[in-house]
Amino acid sequence: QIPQNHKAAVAEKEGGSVNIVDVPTAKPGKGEILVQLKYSGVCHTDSHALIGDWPAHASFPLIGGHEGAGTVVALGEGADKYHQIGDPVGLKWLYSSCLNCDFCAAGTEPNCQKAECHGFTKNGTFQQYAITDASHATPIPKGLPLDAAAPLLCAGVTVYKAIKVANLKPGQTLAISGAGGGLGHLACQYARAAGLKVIAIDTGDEKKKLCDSYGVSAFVDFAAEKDLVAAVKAASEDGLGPHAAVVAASGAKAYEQALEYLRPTGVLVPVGLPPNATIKMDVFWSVFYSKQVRPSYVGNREDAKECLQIADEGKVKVQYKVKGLSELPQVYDDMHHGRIAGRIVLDLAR
Ligand code: 8ID
Ligand code: ZN
Repeated sequence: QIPQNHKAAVAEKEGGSVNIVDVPTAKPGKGEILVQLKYSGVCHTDSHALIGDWPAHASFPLIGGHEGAGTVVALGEGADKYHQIGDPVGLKWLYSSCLNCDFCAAGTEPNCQKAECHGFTKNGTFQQYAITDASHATPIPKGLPLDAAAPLLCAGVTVYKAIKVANLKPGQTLAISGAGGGLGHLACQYARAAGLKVIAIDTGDEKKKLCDSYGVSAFVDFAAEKDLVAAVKAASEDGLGPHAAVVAASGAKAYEQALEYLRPTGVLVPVGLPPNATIKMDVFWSVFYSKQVRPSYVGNREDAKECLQIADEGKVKVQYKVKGLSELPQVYDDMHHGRIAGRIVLDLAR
């Protein structure tokens, strides 16, 4: 039975607070589905969107969230091409894309000029029922519990893709900055599953313990280590530095450091989005050392399926704590202070 109204976390304005209120449950239009959401992960992006600290701004009033997992409960016209009622599906950052431009055709659909995003330009997953475009909803393997699947829909797919973009060979070394966070702890695992050696960078005992449990070669504490660049280089096999770095930290300093500790020909994959951060490269040294910068923006529909598949095979496990939807403001506060190892998943029923 689909209710007339359901609970949602609504932010009236940028920089404002979120309130749990009843909102009307809509009917899916052409090409859309209605999903009864059970769980949503909380990504640092949701916090950036609410605070409004990026050069791009979300639409308000806004229901945030883009790591949703639930079941299809209604199909709009033509949506049965993609899903059936009762299918477990995930809602990721992309709500839709045009499916017809050069970017969509090339599998770089996040760069589609008409892309719409959950929890940014469209209402997202901090609610019990959500409308989404059928084409971008990701099938969730039946063996994967919905709470454990939710964080894979942004954090998982994003780092899985970023590691592809780094394009390393098994046995090579990847530095992961922000390694104990939502994206980072999954990056450690996808990298290990791909046969890479990992140098994990983050801070505190809890995050160190988490990273160590994934078999990383070294954990470098960015807050305690006086010379982080030297420590990361020293942790690489030949002392010259890692072959690539996925920076999933939401702080700017991590970028400057990564360009320094990478070995010559090393690849920096920017993923984390600290506000007001620039990547500066001296032209002479950029040529002399031939380091590359290859930013990575979420992943495409295929990446999302692959990343869930790998988790379904048991090679990657989300580290998460479940909290109620009403605890979202506290989750943002903990996130802001770097107190979350792994992810927080919201139970949308409470
Ligand atoms: O498509 C994308 N590129 C994409 C997708 C999803 C998220 C980008 N993001 C962005 C988010 O907007 C955010 O800016 O990635 C960043 C990380 O998101 P998250 O993993 O959801 O955030 P978190 O759980 O708070 O983890 C961040 C970690 O970074 C560490 C913190 O200790 C925390 O564990 N960190 C910080 I802040 N500064 C660091 C530093 N200098 C650092 N780790 C190493 N060095
Ligand atoms: Zn996200």
